[in-house]
Amino acid sequence: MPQNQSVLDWVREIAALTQPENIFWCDGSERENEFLIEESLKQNVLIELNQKKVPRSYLHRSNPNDVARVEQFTFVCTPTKEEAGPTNNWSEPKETYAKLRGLLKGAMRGRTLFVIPYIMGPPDSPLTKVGFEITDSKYVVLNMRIMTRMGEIAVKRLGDDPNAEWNRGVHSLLDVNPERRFICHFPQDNAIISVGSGYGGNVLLSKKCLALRIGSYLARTQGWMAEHMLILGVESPEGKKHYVAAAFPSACGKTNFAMLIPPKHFKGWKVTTVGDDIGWMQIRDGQLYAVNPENGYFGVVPGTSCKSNPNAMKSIANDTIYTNVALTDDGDVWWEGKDGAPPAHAFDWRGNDWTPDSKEKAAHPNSRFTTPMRNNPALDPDVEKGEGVPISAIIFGGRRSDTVPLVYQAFDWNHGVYLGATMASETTAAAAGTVGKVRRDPMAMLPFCGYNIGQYFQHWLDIGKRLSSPPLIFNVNWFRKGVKSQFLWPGFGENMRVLKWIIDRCEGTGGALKSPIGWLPSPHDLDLAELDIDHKCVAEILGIDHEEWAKELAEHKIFFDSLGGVVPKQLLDQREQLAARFKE
Ligand code: GTP
Ligand code: SPV
Ligand code: MN
Repeated sequence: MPQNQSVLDWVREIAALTQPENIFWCDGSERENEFLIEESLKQNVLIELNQKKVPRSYLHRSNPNDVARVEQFTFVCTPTKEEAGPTNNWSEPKETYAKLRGLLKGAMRGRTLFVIPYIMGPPDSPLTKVGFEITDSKYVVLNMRIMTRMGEIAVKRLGDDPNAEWNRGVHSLLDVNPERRFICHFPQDNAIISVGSGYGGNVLLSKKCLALRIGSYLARTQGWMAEHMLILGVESPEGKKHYVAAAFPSACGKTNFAMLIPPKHFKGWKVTTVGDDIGWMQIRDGQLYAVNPENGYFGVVPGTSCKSNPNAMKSIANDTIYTNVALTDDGDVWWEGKDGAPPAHAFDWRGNDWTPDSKEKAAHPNSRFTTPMRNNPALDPDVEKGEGVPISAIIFGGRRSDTVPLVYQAFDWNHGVYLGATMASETTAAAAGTVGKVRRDPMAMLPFCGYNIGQYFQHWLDIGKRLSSPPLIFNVNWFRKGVKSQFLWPGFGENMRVLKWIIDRCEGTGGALKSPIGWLPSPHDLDLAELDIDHKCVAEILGIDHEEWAKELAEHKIFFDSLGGVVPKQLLDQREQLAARFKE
């Protein structure tokens, strides 16, 4: 139990409001974890799996009405609407507190109130933040123990200064009713209140809520960056190492890219994972350094196999919580895209009978694994380094079936910021709502920027001014499709070929052609040896179609206009320059 009076007062206040049966201070110990797993099994919060097949791993089935983030019920509650900006749902702080207090009144009667102390970031990093999450969900406690550094470490770091900076997170399941589901952020108070959901991104308050929404707000005022980015290391056979950070929207390939295994042709090359979802970056000696604030992976299950992502398969072989996957008759887990033939019978993610003839999917498209990063065989040795790893390149990328080539490089930092600001992607099952609709998702932060997006763009431009050796900026698209709607690029491990070109560009050795949209590799600038791919296909994925780009440019304008005058002039100028280059 912490000695810090501000924490004790807050817990007392929330307990008086929610009236739990008892209060449980989590210490993150092995013993506590075993006890909570036992209780969860008794209460059907977890389902026991075959411990020979998946040791110390469990299945959780969420309420079918609660399987993804809910962007329409996510709010940024700044004093004025302008501070939240044109891309966030805004709600007035005082009124919102009052509404939430109403919902939380007596909400934990007959339940246990858990207090989870945790830190985000390596223990000795200046960027590291302390958070406390109150929750009435054991599933949240078990997941937070994997996803964060939890327990004593946070209590110690906070110390007893009542004015120390720490995040207050309150979560209650209430009755898991979509009509009473709100994820509210109060950046000025460093506080989060989430009610009515039990799903990861809505309730593991360390992740999207603190590390991105509140994080991005703090980052702007404190001069650093909180981004929806994976961080990976790539080492050449000669031992030269670079780190890159990449922002792809939800379910667009971050975990896969972060765990990439180079194909045979790239013998001696090694890719290591620093982080798979969130990057916090600070400036040191004119360069960007990144840390992964998390301690585990909350990753997309469907499509994960020994072929697509062997490192993920090894990571989730034990000590993993599976959410909304299928359960086989022998107590194993199954999902669409797993290696081998589908089982003749299984229970789908809802617990209903399932056979290969069923119309429904066995695993929910947004089913997830929660696994400690220590399980990853490709974990980077510097993942705990407090100062972070130096970033040579930043990559933006989305899911675009047309228009956007496999890879290209921005001319400079500001042009790179423009690429990020105008990126778009097809929506996925990671958020409730339509899947497959192209939407602008600047820097993959549309759902996660905790303040005005115009100021966020300006923050990127300002950071650039402070960098004497800025990372090079690239854009990638693994998802371009051909006339038969097939992916033109094999993706996954083969993305090493693109990564290699990016590293070559950082080293100053890679060739490129100047195009209106940026530096483009010609087919012979990419190492495509031993890759079974049609030459026509390569030309197609690297190509720029002027008609498609005329439409794209118009979309950029529509997007900027829709933001109602908050876009910095430098970015409006970038658009003019892009349009002019097409006319040259
Ligand atoms: P979040 O956890 O939601 O932030 O997702 P993410 O960005 O980490 O995406 P992830 O790596 O989990 O991939 C999401 C889906 O895209 C999975 O079904 C993958 O199999 C698929 N995917 C990942 N990389 C590639 C690729 O290079 N090509 C193709 N075609 N699909 C890919
Ligand atoms: C995402 O949607 O970007 C995720 C999953 O990483 S969640 O934690 O649910 O937001
Ligand atoms: Mn994510």
